[in-house]
Amino acid sequence: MDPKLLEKEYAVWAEVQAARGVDVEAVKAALKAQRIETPSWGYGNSGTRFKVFRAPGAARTVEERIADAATVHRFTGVCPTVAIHIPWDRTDDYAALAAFAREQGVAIGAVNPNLFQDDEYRLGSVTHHDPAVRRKAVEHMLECVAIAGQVGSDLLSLWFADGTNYPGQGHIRRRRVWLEESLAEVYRAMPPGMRMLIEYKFFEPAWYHTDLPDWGTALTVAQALGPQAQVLVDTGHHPQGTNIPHIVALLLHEGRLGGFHFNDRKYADDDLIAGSVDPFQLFLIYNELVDAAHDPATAETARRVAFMVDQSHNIEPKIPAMIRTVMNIQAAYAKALLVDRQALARAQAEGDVLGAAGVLRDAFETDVRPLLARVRQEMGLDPDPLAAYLRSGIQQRLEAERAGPGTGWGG
Ligand code: AOS
Ligand code: ZN
Ligand code: ZN
Ligand code: ZN
Repeated sequence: MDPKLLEKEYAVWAEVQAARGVDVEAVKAALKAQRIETPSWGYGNSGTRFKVFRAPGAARTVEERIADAATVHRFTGVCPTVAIHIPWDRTDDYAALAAFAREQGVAIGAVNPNLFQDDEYRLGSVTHHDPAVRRKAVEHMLECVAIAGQVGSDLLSLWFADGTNYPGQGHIRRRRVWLEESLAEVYRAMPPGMRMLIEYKFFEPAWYHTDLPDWGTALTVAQALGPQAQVLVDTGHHPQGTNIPHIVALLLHEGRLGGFHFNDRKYADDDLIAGSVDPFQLFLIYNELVDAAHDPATAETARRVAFMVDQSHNIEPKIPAMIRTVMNIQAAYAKALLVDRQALARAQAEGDVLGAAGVLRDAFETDVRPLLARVRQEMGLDPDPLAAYLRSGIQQRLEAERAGPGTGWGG
């Protein structure tokens, strides 16, 4: 857009918001401080069980994945960390990997162990009936605690594919005991300041029962372990119709909301671009977070929440998809920051049902593009990061440089 027109549009926007009582400068400051972690595995070729379509220019090595995450950070300004997955991002010198990331302009964030791709894990990892398999799983998580130390990360992010496919296949309570024992050993190995984030998922790959199917199960495990264990909410991991903002509010209340894996879905764990199918849900999640940030009872928990993306880009170009993702998350947060919290509290106290819902609707329907464009300009960035990336010639360069056989999910 013509810069003069952009300028005018923002001036009117800011005037209208100020008249509504919005502290526009405070909103801008909050948006500049927003942080979103992107996943290394979002930059490599990935796919469904039917086919992995190779994306021209997709990252093939851990260095390329980190470099792509750094590119996303350069264009968006709010993605200074990248999550890694072991063994997909395995290297023999993690200090060197962290230094490489720093040179690129990012840091390494959450370390994700892999407890599902080895043959031994066919019947489970930390819930396997064979102690030798549980030991292997624990040793791998201990290795990841050590790696986190070497790369300067304070997050261990755990997802388990553990479950059973048929009734009677496993002893559900015994498996729960093994899970707790295994995680307790890893928990004890974590230095102070490191957090263990426990992710849940209601089904897949197991079809009958999953050992960590929901937030309540993950919460009770975290509570059994101690204060350094928290719950990770992956937005794609719930049954249809689940009220995720409600879950977020309750976990904040319990002091156990550790982080997010943002993505969107239509049916199950589709790993689509966050906010692409249901932007209203993403807004309502951020609404709970902004509300909790203002409440002394939950502010500290809200402050430490790790905002991570977990997506698998199957047919879309990777870096543009990630930039689009970040823009959608920024829009959701911006809208949540515009909620008139006093008017909302008043409407709630008066039992004004439509008034309260209207306050949220007003914020959600506000066009925040002029605001975000301005925020980016003030951060020294292009007001439209996606257009800027597509114009930059980087994609063409990567496609030329990275010709040759691609690799599948991270490996
Ligand atoms: C799997 O469904 C989960 O979302 C995992 O968080 C993730 O995709 C995987 O563990 C990559 O690290
Ligand atoms: Zn079929
Ligand atoms: Zn996830
Ligand atoms: Zn998932």
